Amino acid sequence: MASADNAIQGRYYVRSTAEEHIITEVTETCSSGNELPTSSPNVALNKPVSLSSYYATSSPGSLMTDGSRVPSWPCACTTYEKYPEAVVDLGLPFAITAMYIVNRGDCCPERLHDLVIQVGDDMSNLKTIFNNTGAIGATCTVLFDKQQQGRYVKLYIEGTSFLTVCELEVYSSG
Ligand SMILES: [Ca+2]
Repeated sequence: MASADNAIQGRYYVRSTAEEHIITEVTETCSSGNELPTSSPNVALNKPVSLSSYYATSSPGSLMTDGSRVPSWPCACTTYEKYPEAVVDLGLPFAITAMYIVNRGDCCPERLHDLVIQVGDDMSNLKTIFNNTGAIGATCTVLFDKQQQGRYVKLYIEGTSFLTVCELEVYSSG
């Protein structure tokens, strides 16, 4: 009996620890080999994107949500600056389940590194849901264990760089 009780206690302990982790700090990283949802829509498609600075008129934020995954210039691009950022306004709050990021592949993919993603309904109170230390690679699939609610999706580099993103897709369960 004693050992059975211990086994139950052990399971509960692990489960509650995992739940606490999900609630208090959900910071996913790029996950390879995982499939994007096929039944849910890309709610970022054609939504407005503001950049903290603009490298050129030929590389506006809109190239990040134009539906093209082509990984070559021109893509949405900021100037070289500290904490460059891009903010997508989804128009209304969505329950976000996954994201897909396409990096530039024709040049300098290493620039997209130490990427942080935050979401929320209030730009002054966003929550960090993704934090990938180091380079993100050619593409990055992010699957959230717990749905993340938000109208605004903000990407920024934790450092000084260009922020170049060829496409950002945001999937919602509704
Ligand atoms: Ca694009």
